[in-house]
Amino acid sequence: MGSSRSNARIIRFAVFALILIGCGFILSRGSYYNADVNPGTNLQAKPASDGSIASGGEQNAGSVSGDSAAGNGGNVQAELQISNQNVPAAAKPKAEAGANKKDKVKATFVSLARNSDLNSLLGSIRQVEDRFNHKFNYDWVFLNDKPFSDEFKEVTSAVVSGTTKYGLIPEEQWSFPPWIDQEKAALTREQMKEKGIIYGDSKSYRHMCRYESGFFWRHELMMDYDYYWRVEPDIKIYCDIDYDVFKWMSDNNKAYGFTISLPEYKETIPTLWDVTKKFIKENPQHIAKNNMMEWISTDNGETYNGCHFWSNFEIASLKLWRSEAYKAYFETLDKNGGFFYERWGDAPVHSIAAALFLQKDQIHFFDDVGYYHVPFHNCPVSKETRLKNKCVCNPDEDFTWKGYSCTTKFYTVNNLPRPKGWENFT
Ligand SMILES: Nc1nc2c(ncn2[C@@H]2O[C@H](COP(=O)(O)OP(=O)(O)O)[C@@H](O)[C@H]2O)c(=O)[nH]1
Ligand SMILES: [Mg+2]
Repeated sequence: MGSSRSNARIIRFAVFALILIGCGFILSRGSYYNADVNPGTNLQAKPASDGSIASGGEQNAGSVSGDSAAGNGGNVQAELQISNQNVPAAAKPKAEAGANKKDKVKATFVSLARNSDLNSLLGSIRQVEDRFNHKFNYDWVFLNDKPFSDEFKEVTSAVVSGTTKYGLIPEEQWSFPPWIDQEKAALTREQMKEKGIIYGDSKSYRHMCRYESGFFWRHELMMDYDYYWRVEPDIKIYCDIDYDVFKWMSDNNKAYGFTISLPEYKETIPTLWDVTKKFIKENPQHIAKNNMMEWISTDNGETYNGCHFWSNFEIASLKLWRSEAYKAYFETLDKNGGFFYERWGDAPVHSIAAALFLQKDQIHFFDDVGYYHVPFHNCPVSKETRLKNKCVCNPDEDFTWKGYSCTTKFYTVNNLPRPKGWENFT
């Protein structure tokens, strides 16, 4: 009896030990396996030898960084497939979206940039990510008139929490259209240089302004989206943004959002308003009923006061630019040649269009973001807003309520309540 009981104990112990050893084996295999296929570490550290992009191949009108694994909910099979393809860092699958994915709207950040803008742009991206996008993981489209370098793709995609996409601008959208008289355009550049007008003698700046006015929203890579946020190099975001600004725009029927507005340098747009007035006369069907003409003209459209939204920051609907009204307006401006014979900026062009083609309550002033692009600051003057959103800026430097700002007028024409104490920051 005694020995059969101890035998039974030995057998029970042996079975238990076997189970324990089995569990240990499974667990150790499991962790080894996970480490090996972890896309976050594996892919990031492994740039492609040929620099090609997983899903888009060559950079033509647009190449997309492959994100199929993350898009499919990160299933291991898909992740394995990607790691087997030796994809470049630019194509790495991204972190899980912080926000509920089904609540997200079709939106992206967009930056027009040169390879040489990399370091200045990285600072901007980091701030946008830290203050907003790490919670929402929206995509980021980069556009360039030259192919992006592998370094540009690798470094930017390491900082952006959403999918990164890199597009080449078709040459005909970044060159002189055939109807432009080269001699006349060259003469303008020379005269503007003599007058000391900023970027007055620059060809590339003019291509940039024309591109931002008439083409970025037509780029193949932008076709996946309804809203965008434009980000330039060397900007600052001063406050936390805890809500989804794109969804907010969509839910509130907003089509154009800005942070800073001011009058344009008149010498760069001597005939822009004449051409616009002719367009209005010939296309009355395109002008919105409850428009914001009052903001851009003090004499009911006779003259332009120069007020424009500073377009280096824009959160806006792509449908605005894709509308028949805007396409017709851009076509008229482009045929006129003022992007080259003068130096029309995309800021007044976008602003005039938004003021004329939208209902005025579709335009929104982001008073809570906190923004800087040399040399102007937007810093919420309301202490409550600054504390709530953890802003790091000096309200004394805020441009919103200063004499030269057009945002005061924006409040007036829209009958908006001004923040408490605004008069202390004029
Ligand atoms: N690809 C490309 N981007 C440009 C060029 N010139 C300007 N940009 C971009 O266009 C935007 C406006 O240019 P920026 O130099 O910031 O002009 P500013 O803000 O008016 O002084 C920025 O996002 C630049 O990176 C260019 O020649 N090529
Ligand atoms: Mg800039």
